[in-house]
Amino acid sequence: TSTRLTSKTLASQVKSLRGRVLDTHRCTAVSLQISDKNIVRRSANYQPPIWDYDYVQSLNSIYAGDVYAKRAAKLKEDVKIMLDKVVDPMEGLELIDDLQRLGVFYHFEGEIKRVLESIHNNKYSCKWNKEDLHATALEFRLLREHGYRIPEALIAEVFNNFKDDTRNFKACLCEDIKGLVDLYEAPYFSVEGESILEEAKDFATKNLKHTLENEKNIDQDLAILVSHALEVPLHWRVPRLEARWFIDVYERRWDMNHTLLQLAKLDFNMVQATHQEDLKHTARWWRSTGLGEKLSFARDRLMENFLWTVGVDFMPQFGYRRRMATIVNALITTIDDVYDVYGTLDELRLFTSAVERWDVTAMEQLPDYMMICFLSLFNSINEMGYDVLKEQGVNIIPYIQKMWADLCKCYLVEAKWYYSGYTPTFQEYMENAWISISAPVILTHAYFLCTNPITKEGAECVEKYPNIIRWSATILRLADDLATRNQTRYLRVLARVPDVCPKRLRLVPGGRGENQTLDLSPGGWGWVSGLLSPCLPRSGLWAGHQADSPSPAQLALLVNSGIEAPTVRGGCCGGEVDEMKRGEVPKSIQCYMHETGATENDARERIKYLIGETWKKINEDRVADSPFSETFIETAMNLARMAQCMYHHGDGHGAQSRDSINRVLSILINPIPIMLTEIDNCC
Ligand code: LA6
Ligand code: MN
Ligand code: MN
Ligand code: MN
Ligand code: MN
Repeated sequence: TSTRLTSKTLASQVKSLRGRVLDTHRCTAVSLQISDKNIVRRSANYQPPIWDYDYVQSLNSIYAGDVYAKRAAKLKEDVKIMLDKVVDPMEGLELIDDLQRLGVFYHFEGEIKRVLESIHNNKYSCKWNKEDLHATALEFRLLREHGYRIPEALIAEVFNNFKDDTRNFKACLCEDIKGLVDLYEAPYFSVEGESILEEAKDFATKNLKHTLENEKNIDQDLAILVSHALEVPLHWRVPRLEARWFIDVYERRWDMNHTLLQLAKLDFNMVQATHQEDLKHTARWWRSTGLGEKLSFARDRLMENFLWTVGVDFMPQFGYRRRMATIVNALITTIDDVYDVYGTLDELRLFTSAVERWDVTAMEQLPDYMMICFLSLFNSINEMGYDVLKEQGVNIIPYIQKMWADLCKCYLVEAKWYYSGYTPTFQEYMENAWISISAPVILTHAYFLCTNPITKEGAECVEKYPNIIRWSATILRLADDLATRNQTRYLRVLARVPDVCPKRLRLVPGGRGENQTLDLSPGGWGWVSGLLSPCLPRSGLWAGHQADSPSPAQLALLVNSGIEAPTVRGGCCGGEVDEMKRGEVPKSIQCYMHETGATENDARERIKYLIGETWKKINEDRVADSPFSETFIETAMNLARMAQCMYHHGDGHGAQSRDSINRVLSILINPIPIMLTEIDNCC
């Protein structure tokens, strides 16, 4: 076979390389399959799912029982009484903050609004303008979060109180670590141009970091809170995931309230029990589609696809929404791999036009693997449309179909870039990429699933890519690119050269156009270093897409066919060498580097900065006039938050990393341990 090594020396070399490079789950090796039709297909060699179907179906939580529901109802009553009795604004603010972080706020929306309203109405007279940093910053954050408009002059006045004569924040504030944490969290709710908040953020960040690094006697629990905050601010955190984390922290707090803690734990477990039912339901759907087996080149990630939906809409009453959203996510993940990994350009054109036509007869020209994929999409989406038609008498199919067609068109643009070896400018890339990340499809479905009644104005607005969708999508794209970028720039690969291939290829070290040639011996092995350039002549090998010359990544794949992409550090160009992953178009980082000449580090910093700027736009648009409900806006923000979490330490969507496994276990599988005495009978 083509994967057999031709010499013993090479075999042992490859073995030692594998040990060094292929030890991580991150490594998605690349290989080529040459089918009987002489079409070169890529494979990303994704790992099979680790969450077994039977295991998922066996999930069964005791917290689905009535005893727990009764106990929780009693606890909720107790908390409502606490909220009704609030007189001191500080007490109210802290209670609200805890309820939010514990993930039980959604039971008390009316009460929380009432408390904040009274605080807002009194704010000119009482706590503000005094020198309590914690109180001031917390009040600002919660009022902003709940949509209160706070005049610029007032913000300046309030925060200027904490500055000294030199117009810097007072040095003595550094003693107040709890206050500094609040001063750090508040500015994440700012909009563009609020410079005093920007200053506050810098000041707080700098001093919190300094404290963590230098303060030896800092209280352990406080240190945990500080580093958690510095890692990701509260406003960017997914409420459901934050709840799981915060419940453990809250339990250790000296001033914790037993009622709140009990409710939080019990509610978490009860909600998890409903999530498990949603998961089992969608797992049965996924299995019934057969896509996992039939499209074995694609990511089979039902569990991860489901986890996204829990991050986006965790409340128990939204089961239908989660089930539908998981279907959407699974279809997206599969179709993305059709475009990025497996399909030839001609096939992708056909698939794109079939989705545009939205017509079963369009399916006939598709190859088998696409036919099953198309029909699954077509049926699932039409069925959702049917549900809405039945419930509301509104036909949403034209709207959602258009979103899928737009997505496929953007996928196709990327495929064309890839096959032609084209690197767009950053802006050109982003114009396409915030749609190709699929957030507009996800959010349009979410919109129709959370809106009743659906109006024509609302539907037309959502179809025109409103800002709130755009910003959420932008963050999803940038976070994804930071974690899943491909690195074909500096390569040194030991490659099996196909039997049929040109004898000479041109290489471009560092991508700066400095040409080198590389002699290949067809059928043999060789080291290939540098960035491969698109110069392969049209040949029989490329029968699948004769009209296009292959891209750098494709060429790298070509010479690398047959073995599991062994790569080594320290290639000939002196640049950073990394694994060669799926061959893909350059992503935001590469486009930015290519356009500006920036280093990869600078480019990554730039992308992180842009994520922060995009959040400011969200902050502005979430309270602007729009036909969108608070629920929908929350969904859009949670999608962005979920992206920042899933891609925080690498590719948490596709790679089944340890982080991602732990996330699934703690959010979806394991209930929070509750001692029996904690569930004393309430009756
Ligand atoms: C990420 O994969 C992926 F599949 C997504 C569609 C992102 C979010 C997914 C959900 C919620 P990849 P690409 C289903 O990094 O090709 O391959 O756009 O996406 O960079
Ligand atoms: Mn982390
Ligand atoms: Mn992809
Ligand atoms: Mn893609
Ligand atoms: Mn990606």
